[in-house]
This record gives sequence, C-alpha cells and structure tokens, in this order.
Amino acid sequence: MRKLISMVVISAFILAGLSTPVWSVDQTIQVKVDGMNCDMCPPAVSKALKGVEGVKSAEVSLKDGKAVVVAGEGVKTEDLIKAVEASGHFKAQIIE
Ligand SMILES: [Cu+2]
Repeated sequence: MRKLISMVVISAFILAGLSTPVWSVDQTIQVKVDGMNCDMCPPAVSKALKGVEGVKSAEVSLKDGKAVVVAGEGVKTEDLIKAVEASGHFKAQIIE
C-alpha cells in the first residue's frame, strides 16, 4: 500500500513537471495575411512578426496566405497586425 502511494506521488510530480512548459502560457495565433504574391513576401512577413517583442516563432505560408505565430503571454494581437501591415503592402487579420 505504501508503495502504491509513493508511486502515485512520484507520478504526480512527473506529470506536474511535464505540464510546466504548457503553463508558461505561450499562445499560438493564426494571422491571415492578404497581399503576399511572391516568394519574397513570407520572409518579410515572418521577419516583421519576429520583430514584435515576445514572438518566439512565425511560420508564414504563401500558399495558405497565413502566418502561425507562437508568442508569449503578453503579446497583443494588434501588435502583430500592425507589424505585418507596416512591413509592406499587406493586410493582416487574426483568424479566430
Ligand atoms: Cu512578394
């Protein structure tokens, strides 16, 4: 019985350890980007998004016309839109 309890306790610790990165609350934000028309556009958009403080990654697809951004908790979606639109002839919109 005591063995079982200690196993439960150990499993709880392991689970808590695994969940910690999830609690560090990164958010994944999908941004629709209109106006991308050549291979040079996605890197420009990606660079603009990564320039926003707190943004950890930004994958931009020309084909899908969208960006998938991973950002820390404090990043505001308006800032992402502003950054994209300031980087060129793009129109950005958050995909809910
Ligand atoms: Cu282009």
